[in-house]
Amino acid sequence: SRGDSMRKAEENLVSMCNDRARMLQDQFAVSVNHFQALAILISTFHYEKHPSVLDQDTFAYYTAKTALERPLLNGVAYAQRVLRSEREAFERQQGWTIKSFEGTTSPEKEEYAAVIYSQETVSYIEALDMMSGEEDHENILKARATGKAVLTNPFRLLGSNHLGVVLTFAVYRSGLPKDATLEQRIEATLGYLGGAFDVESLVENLLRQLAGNQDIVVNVYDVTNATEPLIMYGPQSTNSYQSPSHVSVLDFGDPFRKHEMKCRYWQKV
Ligand code: WA2
Repeated sequence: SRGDSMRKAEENLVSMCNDRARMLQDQFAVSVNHFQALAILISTFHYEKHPSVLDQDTFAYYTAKTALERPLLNGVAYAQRVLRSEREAFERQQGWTIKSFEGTTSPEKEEYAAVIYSQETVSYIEALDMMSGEEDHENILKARATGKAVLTNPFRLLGSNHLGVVLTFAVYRSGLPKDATLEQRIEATLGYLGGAFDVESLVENLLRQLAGNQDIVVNVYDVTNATEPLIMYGPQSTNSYQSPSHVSVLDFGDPFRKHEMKCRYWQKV
């Protein structure tokens, strides 16, 4: 009967949405885990060896070889915290000047987050002061204040101009106590590991592989502010006809944010 097929369609929507949410969440978690291990790589080979035994070529090689371990990250990079007083010596040592997001030499600032190592896929952020980008800036302050891997709002990434989010994780001087104060955390901050989730292309890729993909519309939202959901993936505007939708929970591991997936059929069932 008509009622039966409606019920079947709804059950099918729920299971397709839950499957997609779980798959996305798993790939996200895997990517974040491997990303966090890169912070240990930086500490071990860049900071605990004197002089550092890490360089751009080695970082690019290692991150390219392990790229498949971070399926949803299209690139990772490391930005060093540079204070105003250290800038001149830093630039002399690197052989380049710190640039702002506009691509020109950065004006004088209290501090910088200058990219010294980058995966080749995001090489365009090399030498950039990541504190000159609004979303990156905010994320850097949050990452170092909390010691957690934190996500930005969805925004258009540099390079691709695709909708995505940036993941940031602070690297501290060794010996920072677990219950460190905000001042201690800031003082102990050496730099920031960052990763770009190109949600627009990588999530598309993931969903394309699944059966039934033609039949449903999938949106992902950042719903941290419940009254103002931010679109992270999927079509901006939904069709005039609003078919029933299903919302599946998504946990991307950032304790300060909430995300969800919303699915519906393209056509009335
Ligand atoms: N990485 C790649 N593309 C981006 C981006 C980013 N941030 N921001 C805008 N487009 C190196 O927090 C330090 C990575 C930022 C880390």
